[in-house]
Amino acid sequence: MRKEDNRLNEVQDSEWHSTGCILCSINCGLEVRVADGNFVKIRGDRKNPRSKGYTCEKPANLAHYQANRDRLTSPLRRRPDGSFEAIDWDTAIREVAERLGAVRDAHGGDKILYYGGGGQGNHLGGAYSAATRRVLGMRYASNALAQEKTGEFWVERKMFGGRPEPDFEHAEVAVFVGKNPWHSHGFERARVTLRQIARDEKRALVVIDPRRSETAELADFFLQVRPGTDAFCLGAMLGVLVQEGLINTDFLAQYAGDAAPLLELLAEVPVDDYCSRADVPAELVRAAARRLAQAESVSVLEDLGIEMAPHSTLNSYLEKLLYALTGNFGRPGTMNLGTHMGKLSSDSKSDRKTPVAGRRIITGLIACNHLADEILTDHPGRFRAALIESGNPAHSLADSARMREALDALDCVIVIDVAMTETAQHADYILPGSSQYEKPEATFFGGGFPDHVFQMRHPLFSPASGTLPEPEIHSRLVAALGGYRSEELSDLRSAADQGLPVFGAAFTAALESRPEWGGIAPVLLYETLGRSLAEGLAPAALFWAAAQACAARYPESVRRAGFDGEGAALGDALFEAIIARKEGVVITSDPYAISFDRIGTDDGRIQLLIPELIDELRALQEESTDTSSSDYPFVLAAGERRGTTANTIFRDPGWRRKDQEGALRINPEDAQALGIGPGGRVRIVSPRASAEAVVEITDRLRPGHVTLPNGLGLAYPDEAGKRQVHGVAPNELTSMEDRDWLAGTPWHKHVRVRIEAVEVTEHA
Ligand SMILES: Nc1nc2c(c(=O)[nH]1)N[C@H]1C(S)=C(S)[C@@H](COP(=O)(O)OP(=O)(O)OC[C@H]3O[C@@H](n4cnc5c(=O)[nH]c(N)nc54)[C@H](O)[C@@H]3O)O[C@H]1N2
Ligand SMILES: Nc1nc2c(c(=O)[nH]1)N[C@H]1C(S)=C(S)[C@@H](COP(=O)(O)OP(=O)(O)OC[C@H]3O[C@@H](n4cnc5c(=O)[nH]c(N)nc54)[C@H](O)[C@@H]3O)O[C@H]1N2
Ligand code: SF4
Ligand SMILES: [Mo]
Repeated sequence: MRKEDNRLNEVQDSEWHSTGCILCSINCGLEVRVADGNFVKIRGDRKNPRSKGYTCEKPANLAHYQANRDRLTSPLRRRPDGSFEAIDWDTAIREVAERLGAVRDAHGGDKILYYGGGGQGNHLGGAYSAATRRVLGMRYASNALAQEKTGEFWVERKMFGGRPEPDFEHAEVAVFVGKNPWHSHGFERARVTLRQIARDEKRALVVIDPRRSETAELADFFLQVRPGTDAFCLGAMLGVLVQEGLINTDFLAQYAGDAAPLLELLAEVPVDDYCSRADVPAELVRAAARRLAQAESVSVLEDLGIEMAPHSTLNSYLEKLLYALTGNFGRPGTMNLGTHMGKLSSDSKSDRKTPVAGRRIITGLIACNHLADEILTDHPGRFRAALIESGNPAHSLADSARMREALDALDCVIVIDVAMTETAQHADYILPGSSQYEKPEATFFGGGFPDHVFQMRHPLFSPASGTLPEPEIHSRLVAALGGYRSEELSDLRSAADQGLPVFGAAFTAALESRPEWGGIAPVLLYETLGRSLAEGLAPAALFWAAAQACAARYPESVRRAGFDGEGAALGDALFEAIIARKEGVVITSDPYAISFDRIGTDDGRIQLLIPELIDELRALQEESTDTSSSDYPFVLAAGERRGTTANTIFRDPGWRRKDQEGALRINPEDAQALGIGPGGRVRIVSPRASAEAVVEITDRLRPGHVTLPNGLGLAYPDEAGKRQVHGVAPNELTSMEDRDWLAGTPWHKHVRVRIEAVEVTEHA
């Protein structure tokens, strides 16, 4: 049902409510007015301590998320003929528990894969799912991080035993490697800070990108590399630092481990040769490296441009060496180790392997590009079922055709989502979640340094009819699977009614006497403490445990943020503030130098040497960068962030006023050679599949490089209910095999394709 069309004419709720944006990991604070179950006005929230009123252009469209024709309004069960039938919640919970329980009994709970757990604005479902996973004995998980950040996580763990974050606001030099913050953000108030750096003669912006991105446009040093050659460009910069004596030896002597073999290798880097292989002027590379070395402070941010391209994990290593070797750590404007509320990258120390192929599992996540191999086999360890929550792997992972095949090969697929996604189409049961504005939600993406801001969003609307918040879904599943019986919780419920201190003591005692409850603690909190919170806030119960953990781990940081109390009382105070301060709250505050204490490596020193990557670094010398092949002469970056993309959070294409179909961007020379004009249509042919797209001709791209936006190619129902696909789904074109050897991260930014003219021009 579409209600938004006449909404603006309706009587408006006169109040502004504080909430937050769910479209990227920064989660800017928003103030909104609502009426009739949807947004009528949206603006930045000045009271949010992190975003301070800032937003980009995208949240103005949030009504398209809250109400659209793809929203689910009832649990659905697949019929034998493949269509779906609506069923009631009791039936759905009972049958899902039976089906997953049957897989566990026949094959073991470790044969049920968990995928997802949250997107850009919601991590509560994933946190509560821990209980469901535990009762089912599930052991393996994956999500979108395992196709972008796992290589970086692995490097950070080795080097710092933590995840250093940039401080661009105070940085003299800002460096972006394969990152376009103008559109994709990745740090707070990105456009404001980028403009400030660009305007200030004493500061400098360094951008490494094959495309003259909106960020590159502002750069003082723009290294327009040949796609996929960043290891050479970064290697050359590091070569300059070492060869010109620009590394910070005092800093390294004090804080870092032995780096001799690395430094010897970098001393030998043929800088001019590497620059020519990356096709960047050697003088510009030298100038950029010197500027970085002279600066009082440098912050660096990498992203998909190097993570989803050849040498992915090595690139992350070299990127981190840029700031580590120059001692840009533990001071204002440099890289720092902050606090965290949740456990986004849990399981970080154990090096488990995948059950079928024995591949590396990083931070508890199986690489997305390895998933199909762990399903499409007759190996006894293969996955037999999947529980997929708030993720759309049939669209967002490499080789969609093979992902669909893998989903269909499973005995049972359960999807928890708000919308009828490409993945839900392959489910046996679909459980409809309430939207992110119909329940309490939050993310555990870090909230900044030195002040860490956390925001719990309060529900703005009551759950759409037929939907349930994920914490309720998980609680019902856990109960149906025998994890707890409601009668057993009466003592904890009455303790909760007597206030947090009483509850805390009772809860701790309960877990001590019933250790098996530890694994399902999230739903127990929900059923007890949660039920004592204000109407609609039960899911917030988990933040009590998170606040306790945060206060126990960082008591001084929490006190510096203005909270008082000892032990559990400090955690209680933090929890109360998280609930009360709807606009977001500073939960920890730190001095910069604390970063040194937080280095989590075995000996507490920064480890510059990663033996696993040294060989790959050395082998660059021999590598040929001429990968042009006559069959597929173009490199396609499949999934560019634009002002008109937001992953697949908006399914309704109506939110997009420009670039409706998601154009293939192409350089004028290439367009001319193909004989296509603006608005012409082309066929993009990869070794895997082909697709048709409209072109946008732009000199921002190098010849031979083409780009497609991310998040397009979704099937959305038209007025008559018939699904129409808008734009190209990038992963129809990608292959599972194009991936990093170490982390398995995909080369989405480096897809070999051929371009053929279909309709040469519409208007020349
Ligand atoms: N508007 C918008 N913002 C978003 C999102 C969105 O969908 N839309 N999604 C969010 C998510 S989930 C993420 S992970 C981030 C991603 O944020 P980014 O990584 O910044 O986004 P991309 O545009 O995918 O890639 C960044 C840059 O990499 C460049 N690139 C391509 N190939 C290469 C290469 O070989 N070398 C180098 N050095 N660069 C290369 C591209 O030209 C591009 O400018 O964005 C977040 N923010
Ligand atoms: N070729 C190519 N592929 C890519 C990329 C690329 O650059 N190129 N980028 C990759 C990156 S970095 C990322 S992060 C992924 C993103 O891809 P995914 O991880 O699949 O995630 P999203 O598109 O963010 O959407 C997550 C899902 O959450 C659902 N959802 C929204 N709100 C709720 C809720 O409250 N509850 C529940 N249960 N579900 C909800 C949405 O309907 C959607 O189905 O795509 C990746 N895929
Ligand atoms: S920067 Fe990200 S969180 Fe902030 S308004 Fe834009 S999309 Fe939303
Ligand atoms: Mo992402």
